[in-house]
Amino acid sequence: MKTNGQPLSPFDPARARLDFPILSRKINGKPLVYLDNAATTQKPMSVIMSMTAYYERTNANVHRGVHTLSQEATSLMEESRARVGRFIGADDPATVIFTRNATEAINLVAFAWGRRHLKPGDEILLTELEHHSNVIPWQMVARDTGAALRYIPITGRDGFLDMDSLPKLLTGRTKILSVTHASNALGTINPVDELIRRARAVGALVVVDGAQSVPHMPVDVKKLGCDFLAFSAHKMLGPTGLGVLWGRRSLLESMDPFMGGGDMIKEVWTDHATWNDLPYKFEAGTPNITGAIAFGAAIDYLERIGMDRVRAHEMELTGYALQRLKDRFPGIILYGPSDPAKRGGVVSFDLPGIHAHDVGTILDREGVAIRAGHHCCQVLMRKLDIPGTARASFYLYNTREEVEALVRAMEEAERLFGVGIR
Ligand code: C6P
Repeated sequence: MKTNGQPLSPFDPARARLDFPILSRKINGKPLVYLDNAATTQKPMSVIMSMTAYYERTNANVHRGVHTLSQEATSLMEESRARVGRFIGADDPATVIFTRNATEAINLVAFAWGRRHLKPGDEILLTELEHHSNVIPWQMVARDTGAALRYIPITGRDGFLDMDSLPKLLTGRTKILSVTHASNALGTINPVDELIRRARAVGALVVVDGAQSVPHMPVDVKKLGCDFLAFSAHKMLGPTGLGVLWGRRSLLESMDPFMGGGDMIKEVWTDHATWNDLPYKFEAGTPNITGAIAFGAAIDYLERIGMDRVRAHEMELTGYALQRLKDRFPGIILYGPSDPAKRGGVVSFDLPGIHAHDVGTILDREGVAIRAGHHCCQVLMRKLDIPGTARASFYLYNTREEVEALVRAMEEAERLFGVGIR
């Protein structure tokens, strides 16, 4: 992969691993091989230290106090907001709303935008790849407003969207398209540029679920041209309990608050109130101050490596893993695109004869952490007619040696179950 015509300088995951204390842990007497990064990533020392330093030196509530600590906490949190904005190409920090997670960010759009704007006859367009966080809020809003749900189908195990179905599905009735940028279950990277362009052409808004893309590749809301982008800090080296909704200012301004409480109001009378400015209108109550500040440290870490290099490393590792698994386990069923350039660092598979949960349990005995099950994508699993898959998912600190450890642990699973090629 090249940026601006220049080859990328090599990135050394072995060096990066030293920044993550947890990676030196042993699990069941074996070195931890953490391959569950699509669920959540590990945290570097700089993020851990940022949280400790905040509690040791600054802890105070934000936006309320006149005292020094409160002012310091407020400026640290607001600096972090601006940093998050720059990371996704958003110039205006007021359009960066801190939520609890990607799930809450999508719920915010579904409820605050959907309840006001959707009506019977309107359509909400999703895809069969969506995580429940991008299905259930829309089901709830569809039920409340009378709007209908439609799904862009996938073409098969590769998880590509059937773009030929778009003329029938994306019409003047479509008011909003909400689509994942990268599938957490199959790894497929969706053609969001084209989807956004075609949604624009029929006047539909576009929500991009960036939970599995923002942590792994450069994502720029200006270049994408989407209307909303949702993601979670904990999937990109940051703390749990913090997510982000970025939205176009005009849309956010036209929306009512999602929740009521402190900080989201300007003035309150007994029977009504006026709303605060962005982003506070959508941040009722004391926010996750520590999380927001530590997320700034996580972004710092990622920017020092560079998202192009994170992507290049994961693509290389995913290609290596796919090849090794195919070579070593001829009967394996691999899901998602075979071309690593068309997928993220998620490898979903089925070892015939061994239930995915058993694969996960045996791998854990070998110190290898993967996820097994439906990955919160039951619509997709129904379409594929499978109960679930085993899923290994990579991040910047994973190595080829860890892919080898995965292969060895899978050989052990085959040996125990008496299946496979031997
Ligand atoms: N996927 C996984 O193991 P939260 O839980 O709000 O941080 O993220 C929700 C979410 C939304 N969209 C996509 C595409 C996701 O992958 C996730 C989280 C995890 O695949 C946990 S289920």
